[in-house]
Order: sequence, then structure tokens, then C-alpha cells
Amino acid sequence: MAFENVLIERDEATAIVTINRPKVLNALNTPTLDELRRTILELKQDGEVRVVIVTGAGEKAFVAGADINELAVQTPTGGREHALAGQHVFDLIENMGKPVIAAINGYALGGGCELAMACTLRLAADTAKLGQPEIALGLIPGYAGTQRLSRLVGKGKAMEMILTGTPITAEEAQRIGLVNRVVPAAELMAQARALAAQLAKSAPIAMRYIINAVNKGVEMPFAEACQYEATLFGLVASTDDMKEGTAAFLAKRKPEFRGR
Ligand code: CO8
Repeated sequence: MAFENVLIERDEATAIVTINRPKVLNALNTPTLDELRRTILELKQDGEVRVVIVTGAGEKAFVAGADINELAVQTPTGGREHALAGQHVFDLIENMGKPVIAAINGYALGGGCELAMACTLRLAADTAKLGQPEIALGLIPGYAGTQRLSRLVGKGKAMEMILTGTPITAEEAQRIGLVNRVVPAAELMAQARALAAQLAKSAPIAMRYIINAVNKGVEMPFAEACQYEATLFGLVASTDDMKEGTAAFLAKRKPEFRGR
């Protein structure tokens, strides 16, 4: 697959997806969102790909938000459709069943912060800035930012970030749980690739169930979520990977998981 605004690179079992509109700080316009949607669907189906990294082209931005040129001329019905279309793409990322690492190499604002939050894990360069500045445009977040941010950092901090629109540093983002790790900017991609390579060695079906159990479980009552976890636990016990993992432990050797 070759796209204009989304680049895809393969590094063994890792796929690196780069949002590539550096002249506008990788702002997400409609064609870019659609390319991202098609990329995620393709990588989800690709059995060779076990982990995905999402990053932005250039050194300045991960993604500086939805494309404001499009927002400036949107209609009420168009705005709703646009928001739903973006939410759909981000849902695909959150639930693709493989770990998706956001390598946040600079500004992650508005739709960019929402994209990072849809990813499974977030690594930020120490130079990155994250925020939901929509309020300054007379807007509100539309790609599920009000929901994912409050789930990640709690209602109070989410309210503050969205109401003030003031971006926060990577360090502050780590402190409040918005990113998992902060690394020196020059090391960001190497560290993201190393984390991806580590995850790529894990049992793919178990990783899929973990992502599913956490994502679905946080939306359920606790007791129901535990039942759901137990069902997935039963299912994972049917895999060759479970047999391999436990046998390898007992034989004091490294497991080789095949995703079966
Ligand atoms: N959309 C379009 N163009 C952008 C965007 C954007 N989000 N961000 C930056 N650009 C463009 C600039 O216009 C500029 O273009 P040009 O060179 O032609 O003047 C170029 O990128 C470089 O940007 P700056 O010159 O502004 O760079 P600075 O280093 O001075 O500033 C900032 C960097 C602080 C990141 C600044 O560019 C900025 O504030 N950008 C906008 C950030 C923002 O408000 N993002 C939120 C957008 S709204 C959103 O994401 C809503 C998501 C949900 C939508 C739901 C569907 C309707």
C-alpha cells in the first residue's frame, strides 16, 4: 500500500506508521484520516505484524490536530459526520488487537492528542507538548477527547486541560498518566522500536485478549468485567502459545510464540 499522507515502514514484526504532512505539522485532514483507517485495517489483518508504532513526520509535531482549514468551513451535519468518522478510525486503533505505540515526537494537540490516547501505549519525547486546545477555536474535542482524556487522567485534570486549552509538557503528561514514558527526543524512535521488539516477542493472542479485556472491561461493571476476563482466560488456555509458554518455563528455555 502506498499513500500520500501516511507512510508505512516495516521493521521485522513492527510496522511504523508516520503521519506525513510536516508542512502543516501533520494536521489530520479527511484524506489523511481515510489513509490512516485503511492502514490500520491492513495492518490488523497482516499476520506478520505484531506491533505498530504511530508517529509524525519531522521534528516538530506528532499531529497538531484536525486540519483547521476543514474545520473553518464545516457545517453542523458535516461536523457531526466528521467527528464520527474520526472516532471510528481511533476506535479501530484502540481495538485493533495489537499493541499500538504512539511515539510522540512533538506537538500532540487536539486530534493529535486524541490519536495518541487511542494508542495502547504512549512514549513522548521530552520536547513534546500535549493538549486539547479546541476551546481557543470556539470548539470542543470531537475525536473522543472528552472521554478518553477523562478516563486516562481523571475528570478533574481532563476538565482543566480541555477548559483552559493550555498544552502541558511531556513531563507533566507523564506525571498525570497521560503518557507512559518520557525519553530524550533523540532517542524516541530507538526506544519505541525497542519496546515494540520486546512486545513482538509476546504471545499475540494473549496480547489481543489483554487489550480487549482492559478496553471492554473499563466500560463494564466490575463483577461483569471479571466474568469477561475469566472467559478470555479460558479461551487463551486453548492456545498453542499457552502450552508453549508454560512448557518453556518448566523446561527453563525461552518460549517461541506463534500466535496459534
Ligand atoms: N490545521 C491546519 N494547519 C495547521 C495546524 C492545524 N491543526 N496546525 C498547524 N498548522 C499549520 C500552520 O497554519 C502553519 O502553516 P503556514 O506555514 O502555511 O502558516 C504551519 O502549520 C506551521 O505552524 P505554525 O507556523 O503555527 O508553527 P508554530 O511553531 O508557530 O506553532 C503550534 C505551532 C503551536 C502547534 C500552532 O501551529 C498551533 O497552535 N496549531 C493549531 C493547534 C490546534 O489548535 N489544534 C487543534 C485543532 S482542532 C482539533 O484537533 C479538533 C479535533 C476533533 C475534530 C472533530 C471533527 C470536527
